[in-house]
Amino acid sequence: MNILLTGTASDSHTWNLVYLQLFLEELGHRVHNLGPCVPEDLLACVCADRGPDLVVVSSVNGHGYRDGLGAVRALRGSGSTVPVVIGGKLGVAGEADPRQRARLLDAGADAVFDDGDAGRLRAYLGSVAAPPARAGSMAGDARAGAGVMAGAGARAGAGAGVGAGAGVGARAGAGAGVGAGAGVGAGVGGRAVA
Ligand code: B12
Repeated sequence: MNILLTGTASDSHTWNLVYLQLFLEELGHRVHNLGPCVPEDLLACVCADRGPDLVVVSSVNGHGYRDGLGAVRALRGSGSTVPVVIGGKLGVAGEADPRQRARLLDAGADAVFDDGDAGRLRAYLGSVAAPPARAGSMAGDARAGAGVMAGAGARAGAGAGVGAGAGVGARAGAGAGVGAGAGVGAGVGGRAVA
């Protein structure tokens, strides 16, 4: 599947996104990671542009229920019917809030996961019917390393991936990667593809 991964508008944490990107990629999915602090309208805009098979929203700063609701409403308000799931440390109570969870589902979220629910996310992915990932299939995939949206890692078709401020090493399919320098803001690691 082509998965659009995003942090929420107020959430500047990045390692949750790095973790999820690696987790999803290791399951065989193609991930476009928008990074942290993604405004709702930008998310809706990128979603319309790229046409992912699934949107995964991650938040750990405690504002996830509120921000996630805004993100889901923005997506559904834009007419998007793409499956959307959200998870992480969504509130500040340290445990899931069934009422807030219900609000997210009512707004159009397809699943709400708790902290530590990676296993449930994996099971969910197996239940989503979607075409297998195709090379370069997300419209506008930034294979020339340009046109990268807020905080996202860049991809380069020629083997030189650029990572970003979180200090994540780049992975290069062709054996050469560059770990720092050209990333935008607090984006997460990029990778190079041969
Ligand atoms: C590092 C850190 C920071 C760094 C972030 C740096 C960076 N570049 O990411 C800095 C210092 C910037 C920071 C700031 C803040 N932080 Co902070 N931070 C942490 C810390 C110590 C580690 C987070 C981390 O990197 N974890 C590693 C990653 C891999 O794991 P993870 O984030 O836990 O994500 C896992 C799960 O949540 C889950 N998951 C996440 N998303 C999703 C999505 C789905 C679909 C699924 C299935 C699972 C899932 O999977 C991940 C892997 O297991 C945590 C405490 C902790 N020990 O967790 C606090 C913590 C997240 N921060 C917290 C807070 C409150 C803040 C601030 C509000 C503090 C402040 N008053 O300024 C700000 C918020 C800034 C903002 N605008 O968002 C709280 C959140 C409280 C809550 N949710 O109940 C925490 C939990 C600390 C605490 N115990 O109070 N923080």
